[in-house]
Amino acid sequence: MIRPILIHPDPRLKKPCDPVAEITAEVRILAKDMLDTMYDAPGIGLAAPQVGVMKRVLVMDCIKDGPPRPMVLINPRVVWSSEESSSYEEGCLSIPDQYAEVRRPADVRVEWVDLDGAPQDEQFTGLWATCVQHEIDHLDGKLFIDYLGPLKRQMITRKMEKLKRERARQG
Ligand code: K2U
Ligand code: ZN
Repeated sequence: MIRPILIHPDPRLKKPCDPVAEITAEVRILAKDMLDTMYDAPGIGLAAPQVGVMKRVLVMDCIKDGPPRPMVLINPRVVWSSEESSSYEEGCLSIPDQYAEVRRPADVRVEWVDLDGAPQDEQFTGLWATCVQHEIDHLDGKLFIDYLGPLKRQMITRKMEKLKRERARQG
């Protein structure tokens, strides 16, 4: 089921999320709904707080052409980051139509638990590395605009407040 995506500013996008204690049917439904919502947006990543669920769950599929590779990461954590960094013109489904360059470690090693409760670990590079760091930031209540200067961040926040007022008027 496609769920509505929260738009910045929203307190739920700034709160750190709670670890998943047990992989219940509810968590499985959440993961499925997050993938449905991500593909519909369309996007290549989505974190649970973006649909208002304060749990450490993220989904991503950064495959452009070729068979999709939907991934569900539960309680993910970065266990190693490369010295080398890379920059990417990032966007965010919670901050529509705003893009800015963000520098992050080029390669990261991430550990998580999958939907079967099996521990996983993988080293990501390229767009996958950018995406997984962007999503884990969401779980810590951090947005890509937090890496920008105060003026640019404030300008984007003002634009989002205007967008939310317009959407509220349209009903
Ligand atoms: O978390 C989100 O809001 C989804 C993000 C994930 C993302 C942001 C920046 C860089 C990589 C991933 C995007 O809005 S998904 C849209 C998108 C599509 C292709 C490339 C970059 C972003
Ligand atoms: Zn985002």
